[in-house]
Amino acid sequence: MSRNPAENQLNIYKDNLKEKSVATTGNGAALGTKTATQTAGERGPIVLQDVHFLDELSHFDRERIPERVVHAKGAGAFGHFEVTHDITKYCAAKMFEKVGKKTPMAIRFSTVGGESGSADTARDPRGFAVKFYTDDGVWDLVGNNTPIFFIRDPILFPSFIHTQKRNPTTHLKDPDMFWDFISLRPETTHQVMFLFADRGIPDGYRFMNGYGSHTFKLINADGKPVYCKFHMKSNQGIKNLDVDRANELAGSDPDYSIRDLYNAIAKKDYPSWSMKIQVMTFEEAEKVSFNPFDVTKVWPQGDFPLIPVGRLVLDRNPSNYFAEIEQIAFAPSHLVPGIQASPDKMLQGRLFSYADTHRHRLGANYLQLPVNCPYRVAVKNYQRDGPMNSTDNQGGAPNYYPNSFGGPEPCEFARKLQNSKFHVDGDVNRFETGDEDNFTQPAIFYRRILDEPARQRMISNIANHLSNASQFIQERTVKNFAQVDVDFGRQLSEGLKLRRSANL
Ligand code: HDE
Repeated sequence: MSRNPAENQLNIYKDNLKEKSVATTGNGAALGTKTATQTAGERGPIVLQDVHFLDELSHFDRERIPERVVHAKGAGAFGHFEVTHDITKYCAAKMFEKVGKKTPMAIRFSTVGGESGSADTARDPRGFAVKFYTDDGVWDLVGNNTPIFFIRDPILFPSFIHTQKRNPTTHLKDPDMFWDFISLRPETTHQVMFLFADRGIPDGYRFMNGYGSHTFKLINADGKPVYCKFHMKSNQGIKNLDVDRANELAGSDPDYSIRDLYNAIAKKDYPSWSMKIQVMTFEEAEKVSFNPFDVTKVWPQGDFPLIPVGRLVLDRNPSNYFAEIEQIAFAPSHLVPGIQASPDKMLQGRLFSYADTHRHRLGANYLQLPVNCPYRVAVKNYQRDGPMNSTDNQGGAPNYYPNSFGGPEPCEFARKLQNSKFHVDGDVNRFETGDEDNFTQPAIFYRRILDEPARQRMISNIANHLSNASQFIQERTVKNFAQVDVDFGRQLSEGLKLRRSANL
């Protein structure tokens, strides 16, 4: 059979069918007819008593739930995480307690700006969201395929995203909106360079790295904290698509990345990633030359080397895309004892936003859905009821705290690992961060990470996109990139002039 597993899904279903089933209504009553509505007379209007028809249409009318406001198009799969190296001196999370320990896991990969029907091969960051079903509850590491991000204060996020989406008047993507914001906020420079370089269009989801991106905090069994960054390095290696191939695929196979992941797993070619961490002590964090809580910056690996931790393997495709992938709900606030947030303002903003969007998209009890529930522990709390509550509502346990009737109590293990102290002082204020060293690391990226052909490709990709923006925005953008490297600014300016004269 030459067809691949994705194309063959329905044949596989039929081959595995043991016996034929009877069609029923939603309330389980067998149906005699599936192909005709009930009407008054042969050509007559439909009667209200055709409850099967009414149920069929009203359910259909409600089939779509709101798509994710960002990261709407995605693919996901399931597997496990296995500890390969001991990091208990840094972290007491039970998931890392011994070498060889396995924890079930789900991953959803995504593009960011496009709607759920958009092309997989767009130039865009890729989401890399991991859900670990640990012995201590669910831990989500909701990262991207880039170690950095565009902005450093979450108050800018809605505006930033609006510039990547459709102009509300024209309903079109708008290069003026995009480059206007980018050039007015030069902290975007580092990530924009990454995006327009080769890794801006990965070849599917298997051939890219994942990063937790933010700084997190790990706490060991003595309650001692360190700061940490998470890296997931692809064991398939890195592969990117060139611009022409990506454009062609956007037309011929817009679901290229979903198909690639599904077929690889169905053919038992299981993709895997190696998890590594970088660690920074609190004392080092006081002294480093950059703000270690600024997500527009990397931690240099020469100073903070990668420490191996474990392996993530994907070996099961979803059997129900809607239930398992469309409804999977990641949140940076889903943390477990031993892993905590750092003061990174962007991470702090995200601690609120994700659970909030899930309550809107999936409902107040989104954590009860099978793919989201921490099924390896019993949830014991004082929350009750709510729309679509499908649990036993915690039996007869008291629904208030404190109580004298054996309701769940806080525990010492979690107290030690969740309440690690850190000192803060200063005025409550709105601190502008737009000028915090926007060019040092981009200059390193330009001069040391990219080689000459990669620099040329990046400049050409930027020029192609930027040439569609108004000229004053082009000029401001060139000025910013010239601050990374004078030569970069000069070449970009020349590239834009060439494109302008070609259009005249
Ligand atoms: Fe997200 N982001 N984000 N983001 N993000 C969402 O949550 C948000 C940020 C990322 O496969 C939303 O469930 C804010 C950084 C991924 O389901 C929403 C800020 C990083 C996914 C949201 C950020 C990410 C999302 C939309 C700035 C990488 C897809 C639907 C403070 C480190 C997860 C949803 C999946 C999704 C908010 C910035 C990664 C609206 C407010 C930085 C991989 O809640």
